[in-house]
Amino acid sequence: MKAVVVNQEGVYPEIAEHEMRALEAGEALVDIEYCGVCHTDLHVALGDFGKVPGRVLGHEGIGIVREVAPDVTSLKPGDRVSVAWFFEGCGHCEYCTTGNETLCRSVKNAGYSVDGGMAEQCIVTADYAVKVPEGLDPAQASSITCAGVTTYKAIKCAKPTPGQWVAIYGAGGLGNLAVQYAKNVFNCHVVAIDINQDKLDLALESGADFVVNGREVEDVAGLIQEKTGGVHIAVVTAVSKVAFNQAIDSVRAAGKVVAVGLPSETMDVPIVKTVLDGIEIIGSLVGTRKDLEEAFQFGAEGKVVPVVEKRPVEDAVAVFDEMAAGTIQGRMVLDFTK
Ligand code: 8ID
Ligand code: ZN
Repeated sequence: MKAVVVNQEGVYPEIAEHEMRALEAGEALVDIEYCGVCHTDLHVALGDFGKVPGRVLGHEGIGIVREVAPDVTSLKPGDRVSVAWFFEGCGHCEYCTTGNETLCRSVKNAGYSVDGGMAEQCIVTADYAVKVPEGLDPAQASSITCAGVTTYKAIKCAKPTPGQWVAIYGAGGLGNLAVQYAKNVFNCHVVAIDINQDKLDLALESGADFVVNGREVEDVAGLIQEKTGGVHIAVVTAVSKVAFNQAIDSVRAAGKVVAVGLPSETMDVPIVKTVLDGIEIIGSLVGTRKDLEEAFQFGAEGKVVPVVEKRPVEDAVAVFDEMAAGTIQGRMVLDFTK
């Protein structure tokens, strides 16, 4: 079957023929319809988290169950399911049993430690594949499978109350959905920050109250402090330490900075401000199966509408080039239906 894999050098994606193994107990075989390209796929393909040559990429997969192993009761052929970064946990450790399953130390991640959804077919662990609700377009569902659930969970874990200010740093694939969840689900005011005006125009269309272009404004945090009194929550999806540092400076006292983006850098945390202003810095990793179910449901209700463009699988490497160049608006979704 056709698949998008990490090349043999472990430094970039390529389209290749990939052999599908046999189903084992507890598993289901899924015919993939769509798979979005997340910036994390680019990090994996580049070897940013360690080289994984030959790995099938993709953790925004959506498809229809073709076959289940004899012992599987949670899925049946015909169900529409997702292939997410959180592919499987051990099910019995302190993280799995306390609502923190994405932090399981034996976790499997689709498109990184196990083969993912950027292929004509994918094998999933049936009990961990979240069903897509009726009424949610499958290409849009693909984008919620990572970008949506990640930003929904990032905002949720900062416990916003209606009317608070949320800053979204980075208005790309994740950021555009973050704006919509913050605005339409959590009823917050939203400022979006990016260094590309096309991303900011889309953020305004998606409901941001105002936007800041980091390339044009010298003191980004100062402007946000002036206009909002300091945001209550800053979610950072930008792939740059500059944005993380600006985020810390843009929150008010008792503010929360939620780190989501994964640049291979360190952030500068001013100790005095952190202590005197009681600032919290939280790392947030995708979402649990329950978070994904909730994130999907808000999509099905039309509160959040992912901005997606379908692309033929043959374009896969070009899509990674465009992501590296920062020219994508919303999400590019590979179409495996043709
Ligand atoms: O669970 C997680 N924590 C998780 C889940 C999914 C993705 C984390 N991620 C990570 C990805 O691995 C990546 O590092 O979040 C980051 C963003 O993923 P994405 O939204 O899929 O990437 P994108 O579409 O390329 O958007 C990135 C945006 O950041 C902007 C870019 O212009 C782009 O719109 N940006 C950059 I690069 N530097 C900026 C800056 N200094 C900036 N925006 C504001 N200020
Ligand atoms: Zn992702």
